[in-house]
Amino acid sequence: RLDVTEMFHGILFPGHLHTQESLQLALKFPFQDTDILIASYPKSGTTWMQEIVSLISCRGDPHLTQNVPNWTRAPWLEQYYCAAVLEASSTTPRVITTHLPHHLLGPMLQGSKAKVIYVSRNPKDVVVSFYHFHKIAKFLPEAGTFPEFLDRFLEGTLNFGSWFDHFKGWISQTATMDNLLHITYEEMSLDLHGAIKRISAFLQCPLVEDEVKNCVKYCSFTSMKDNEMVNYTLVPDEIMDHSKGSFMRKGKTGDWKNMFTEEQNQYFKRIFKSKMQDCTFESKSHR
Ligand code: PPS
Repeated sequence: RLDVTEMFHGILFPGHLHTQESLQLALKFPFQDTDILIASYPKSGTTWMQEIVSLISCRGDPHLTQNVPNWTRAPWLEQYYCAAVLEASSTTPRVITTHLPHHLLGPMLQGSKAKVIYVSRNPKDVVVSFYHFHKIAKFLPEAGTFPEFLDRFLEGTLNFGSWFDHFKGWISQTATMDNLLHITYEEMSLDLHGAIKRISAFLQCPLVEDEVKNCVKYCSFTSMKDNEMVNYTLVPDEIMDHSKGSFMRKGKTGDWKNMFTEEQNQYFKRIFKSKMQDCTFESKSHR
């Protein structure tokens, strides 16, 4: 295991990609009005959204998504290589990704016209996906048993911090930020075609029907699972143990039902209810 972490504002980040300097720089990032920012808690559909946004900006043409890795065409703002990638790229709009919570990134977004897409997913599916990912990702701590992992998720002590803080922070902005689109993994699973149209309208990049169809085709789970520019098989074994599973694992909603016991479900529901008391977001898909 690499298992080196950076503690930043009380949140742990994997140390192979994050440094104190890169994290500090992210908080001072001068957004341009043309930027597109994809924000998400890990395992919520980040990679899927990177693919969708890339495909929309290419009007459904897969040349870019099949030749440039997702971390180069939509780098994570807080990771150390981001500045160099952005400097080397001349494409507009820039697509940038972040797992940072809103309370850290908010100040630099204030007054900016950059378009922000916040992707969220049922937290029970997030924790299951994250648990399996911990087994592959050598840059994350040992997963331990699932009950232990679930406790750490609910306490907010895993890498990238609390799902609840992350979700509530970004969601709290939906009422006031008109350049923020919230979309769920569940919505994309249910109606990918409709979701792509909604995202392209938000990005002011309307597509004709054939272009939408091509986007749907190339960002389907099976296409992405076979695309080495996005399925993480290019990452060396020292960083990801590919014998332990694949990044493109199942791509389904409701997989938590195969992992949670009834007691764990009740326990989760209790904590969810108390932590979400102050949140106005109402969605069956996240319960
Ligand atoms: S990360 O590490 O934060 O970037 O992970 P993230 O991309 O947010 O989430 C990974 C999960 O998203 C699933 N995925 C998809 N599902 C459906 N369709 C498509 N096209 C797709 N692409 C990625 C991926 O399989 C992970 O979920 P699980 O449940 O583990 O399969």
